[in-house]
This record gives sequence, C-alpha cells and structure tokens, in this order.
Amino acid sequence: MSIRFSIEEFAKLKELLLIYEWGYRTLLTKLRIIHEDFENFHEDNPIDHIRGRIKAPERIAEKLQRLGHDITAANAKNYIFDIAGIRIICPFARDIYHLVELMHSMPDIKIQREKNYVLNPKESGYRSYHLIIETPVFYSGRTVHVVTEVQIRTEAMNFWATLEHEARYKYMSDIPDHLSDELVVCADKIAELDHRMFLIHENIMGRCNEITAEFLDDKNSKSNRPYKSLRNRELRKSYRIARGRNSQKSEVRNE
Ligand code: 0O2
Repeated sequence: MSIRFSIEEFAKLKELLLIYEWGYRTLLTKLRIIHEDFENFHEDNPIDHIRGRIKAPERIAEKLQRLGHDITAANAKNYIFDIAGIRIICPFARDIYHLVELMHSMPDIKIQREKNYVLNPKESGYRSYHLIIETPVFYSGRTVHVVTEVQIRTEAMNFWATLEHEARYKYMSDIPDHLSDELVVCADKIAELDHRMFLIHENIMGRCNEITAEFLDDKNSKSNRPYKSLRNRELRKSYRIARGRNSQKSEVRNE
C-alpha cells in the first residue's frame, strides 16, 4: 500500500509545494539565461540541457518514511532538500566545475551546501555534483528563501543514474549483488569514457594534442584499477582548468 499524507497535512503540503514551485521556477529562469548566454555569445556551452521538477507528494511521503520521519508538511520542509529539483546536463565533466564556479558567483542566490559525488562517487558508483541552493521569492509582502537541489552531471552519468534508479525502484533499494557490482564497473567505465571524449573534444578544438595521444594509447585501458587514480588526477586537473579558461591552454599542455 502506498504511503500518503493525511487530508489535513496534504492541504498544507499543497501550499508548500506552490512556494517551492515559485522558487524553483525563478532559479530555472536564471539558469536558462546562463544557457542562452553561452549559446549566443560564447565559443563553448557548458550546458547541454536543463530539466526541473517538483517531487510528487507520494515520493515525498515515501522519502519521509525512508528517513524515519512522520508524514507531515513540516517534516517535508525540514528534512527533504530535493522537493524542488533541477538537473543540468553538461557535455563534459570539466563543464560541471565551470558551472559550479559560475553558480558561486551569482549574486542573488545562496549556496547552502554542496557535495561533489563526481570526485567522490557514492559506493553505488553514483556520480553527480549536488548543490542545495536558496532562491529568494517575494510574495505577500515578504521574502522567503526557497531551497532547490541542483544536480549537475554529464549525459553519460545521467544515463547511468537513470538505469540505477530504475533498478533501485524495482528491487526496493536492495539491488542483487551481481547487478550492483556490474553497475559499479559501468560507472567507472563511464567516467573513463567521459574523460576520453573530453580529450577528443579538446583535440578537435586544437587545445591539446599530446595528452590525447597519451591516453588513447594507454596500454592499461583493459583494466579498471589504474583508472581510479588517473580519473581523480584528471578531474582535479579539469577543476583547475575550470578555474580560469584563459590559462586552459598552458595548463593542459604543460602537464
Ligand atoms: P528521485 O526519485 O531521484 O527524485 P544527503 O543524503 O541529503 O546528505 P544527497 O546524496 O545529496 O545527500 O541526498 P539524497 O537525498 O541521498 O539524494 C538526493 C537525490 O540524488 C536522489 O533523489 C537521487 O536523485 C540522487 N541520488 C543520490 N544518490 C543516488 C544513487 O546512488 N543513485 C541514483 N541513481 N541517484 C542518486 P531520490 O530521493 O532518490 O529521488
């Protein structure tokens, strides 16, 4: 039987969800402006596409139960940070860090907390950058700060997360070992693929030559193990690249 809010709590939740809707639409608009800015006025666009959603009441109730809280609107507000959610899909992992930096420089929002599951993947293999963002919304003569979870990931990371989410749902979070092991292997391969595609892109753009050859000729490519340190080293490098596009050429070439 599905878990539900009582009639009284559901009425309170409906009001709450409307306010979340205003906050997340405000943030979505700001992010879409950034997307269109890059589309029109810059060489590379760190955003492929953006999606958003308000979590369905049944999913909120399920999550509250999973977290061990009573099914109330107040608990939803206090304990669930992804009631409003925005997902940004980037062409490359490097773009994730570029966007994070951009979001840190946006004057009218506040980043409450962030988690880098790209550099520190979850045990499941999950990779994504999470930001909990407060967006001010003015209504009825007052300002409230609406919380939205922004997940930033590549298309490949999204492909993986969607499939794993499906498995999680089907097996009620108890994914059989053989599947969860395979998912971890795939997550590692996806991270490597993301990186290699990035290098090819940089090569096409004339921004790096040697490094692409180095990795495409990598004799260890049949083993997963060496990728761990390689990936982290490269992601750290990508992060430094994101810190200053102007220094990008020299950083890539000099390392
Ligand atoms: P749905 O259906 O995706 O909306 P926290 O635990 O709060 O400190 P975290 O990890 O940011 O930190 O929060 P949480 O609540 O564990 O996860 C928030 C959302 O991130 C999840 O929402 C997923 O969308 C995504 N996510 C986190 N971990 C995983 C994972 O291992 N696999 C996949 N596929 N997605 C993950 P929900 O609640 O699952 O709902």
